[in-house]
Amino acid sequence: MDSLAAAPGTGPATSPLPVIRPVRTPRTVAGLPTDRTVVMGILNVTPDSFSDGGKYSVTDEAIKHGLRMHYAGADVIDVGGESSRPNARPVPVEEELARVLPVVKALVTAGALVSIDTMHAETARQALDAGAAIVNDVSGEEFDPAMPDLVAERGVPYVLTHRRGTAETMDALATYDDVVGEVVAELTALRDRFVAAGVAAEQIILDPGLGFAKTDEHNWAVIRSLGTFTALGHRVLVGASRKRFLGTLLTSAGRTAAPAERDHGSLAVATLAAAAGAWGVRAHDAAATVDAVKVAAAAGQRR
Ligand code: PMM
Repeated sequence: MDSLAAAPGTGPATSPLPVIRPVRTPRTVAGLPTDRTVVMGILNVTPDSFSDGGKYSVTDEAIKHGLRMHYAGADVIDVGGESSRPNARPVPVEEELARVLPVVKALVTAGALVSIDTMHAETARQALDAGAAIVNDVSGEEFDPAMPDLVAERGVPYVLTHRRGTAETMDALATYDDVVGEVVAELTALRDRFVAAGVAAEQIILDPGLGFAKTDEHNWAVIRSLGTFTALGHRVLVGASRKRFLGTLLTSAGRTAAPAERDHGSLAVATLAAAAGAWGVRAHDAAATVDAVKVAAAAGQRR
């Protein structure tokens, strides 16, 4: 079975790239749902993504997968061209741009609301020029010094994620006495630096950064305390989908669950995040996650 046949809700594996016609009613940030948690469909245009094994590294495959998530109801498509897993190889900006720009353009043309998942201000700039509407940055304290000015100038929503160190060093920096207290303190200090640089506070979306400089136990502590993050006065985004800590919890026959076997657990965390009042969740299985956050909203849990 090839990668397309394996994806949820897909057409035939050999289907050609659909003709993309501009739509009259594109999704917009202003049009995002406010009565339930927003779902960002994850589209990693990387050959080395830990979560999809690089299945969608080819531009056409990535566009098809992004369109599928868009038509399946994902509110936002989060396009990234650089893996952020521990010890991932940094990707030069030119290579990152070559991966993401054609995908951003195609999805925007199809009416999707696109966020650009990048640690590089130049990639964010060109993606915004190509029609992306949100910048999603997991660089944490190691942010690109040009990023605050860009985000301030463009006035777009900006996801500020907690991470210590880089992809290479973050695992060794996962030491806390009080993980929730320290993550909140470090994230709000970063927030203050962006606000001091001219970024409007209301455009900043906070993300506690599950898996970034955190052990499994740290991730669970953060998940148990999501209400502490949603009480900070910003929109909160949570990215648990298919992460390693779910693989180690969801062992099968003593074997760590593979990324594709983590979707049910990912849905459970998305539901918990929605119940805790998260503004958004990142998800690989976007269609199922939209159902999950609708259930959480209908149950009256979203604050
Ligand atoms: N995780 C990954 C990539 N981008 N962005 C945000 N805001 N939060 C996250 O937790 C996050 C992210 C890594 O996971 P992936 O490779 O499955 O996308």
